[in-house]
Amino acid sequence: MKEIITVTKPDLPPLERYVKYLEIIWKNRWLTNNGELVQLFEKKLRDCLGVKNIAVVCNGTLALHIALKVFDLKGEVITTPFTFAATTNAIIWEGLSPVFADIDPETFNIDPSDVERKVTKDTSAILAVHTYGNPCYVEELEKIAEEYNLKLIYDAAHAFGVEYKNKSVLCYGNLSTLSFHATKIFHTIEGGAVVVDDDALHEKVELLRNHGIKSEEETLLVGTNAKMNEFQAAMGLCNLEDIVDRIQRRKMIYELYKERLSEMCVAFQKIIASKYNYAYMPVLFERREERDRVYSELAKNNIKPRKYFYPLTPNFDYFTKKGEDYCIKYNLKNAIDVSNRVLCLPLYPDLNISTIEKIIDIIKDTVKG
Ligand code: T4K
Repeated sequence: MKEIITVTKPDLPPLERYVKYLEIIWKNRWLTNNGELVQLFEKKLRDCLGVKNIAVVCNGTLALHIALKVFDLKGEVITTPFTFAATTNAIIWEGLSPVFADIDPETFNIDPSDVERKVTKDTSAILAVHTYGNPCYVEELEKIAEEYNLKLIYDAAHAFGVEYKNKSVLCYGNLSTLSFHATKIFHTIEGGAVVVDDDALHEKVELLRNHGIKSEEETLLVGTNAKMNEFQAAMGLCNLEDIVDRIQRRKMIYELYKERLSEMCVAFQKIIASKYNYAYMPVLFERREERDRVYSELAKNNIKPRKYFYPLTPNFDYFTKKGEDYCIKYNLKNAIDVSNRVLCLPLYPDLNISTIEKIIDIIKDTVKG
């Protein structure tokens, strides 16, 4: 069977490294519920990311649910339409109403001035996404949150290891969530985390991820089961060992694409990080038809880039079947435009140079032709 080059491929550590951790699990016969490896993993993550508190969970979606729950939010949450389903779904699942603000056409992140326009008396929070790992305009968002007394939550699913003004991007806003899904630059197979500076909120997050159970005889609040297990933590501990090298390799590939494609009429995301993680390789083509032609030509060659994020979440069936066009209602001009023209090219550390060259050649031939 011919190999398919996909947008990403999960990193896997040397098998012996994982087996060493499995031996610990077998010895302990402790599989989940805040085991030794989960605790060790949290400690290492705190050091590696430079954050005060971190609570790991079983996936990035539940991290979002907990983030929305911990503040007892009501009413409307202003968010980006240019994201994975999880961001919007978590808002709706928590009984809140998403209100969409447009994105900035250069950074692809939520536009603070549109956020401010969308604030109403019912707004309780902003849920912004550091899209592809690129930090939002955090200072502007913070000003708006302060002025209108809103919680500021970041979906930092893509932003592992990213810094803004030489500080972890996870330290901005009231709370940040991470995803450690297999397709992410750092993963625990499935997994995620909640990062919150405030100690009391961190304690509440820890309760929420385990049914509100404080001790055998005390259950303090309505929580859920969002616990990470020992096998996930073992994968995280293994992958942490190589993360710096892997990001370095990603950087090299990202820069090669960028250098070679810059000769053409394409645009790239404006990165405002002081330290970036090269999580994705989004390329903005001049027109939608061009993007779609490149996608088809690559597919013919067994190469599968992804149109992250097309369609926009307000174009999902459960919105459109209400008979109202949410993209028009919220005037999401830039988000529509970027979503129609963007393509994320394959990017993972062991993607070989000849494949990258082939991808670049196909793109050049297609755009020229
Ligand atoms: N917030 C944001 C902004 C997010 O982007 C995400 C997740 C979340 C929140 C929620 O976090 P989690 O609950 O997922 O932790 C993938 C990921 O499943 C998803 O985690 C991610 N965002 C999203 C952007 O991408 P799909 O539907 O594109 O996945 P899939 O199965 O098509 O995989 C993409 C490619 O990866 C495939 O073409 C092949 C390759 N692949 C995938 C898997 C799972 C492999 O080679 N091996 C594998 O094991 O969502």
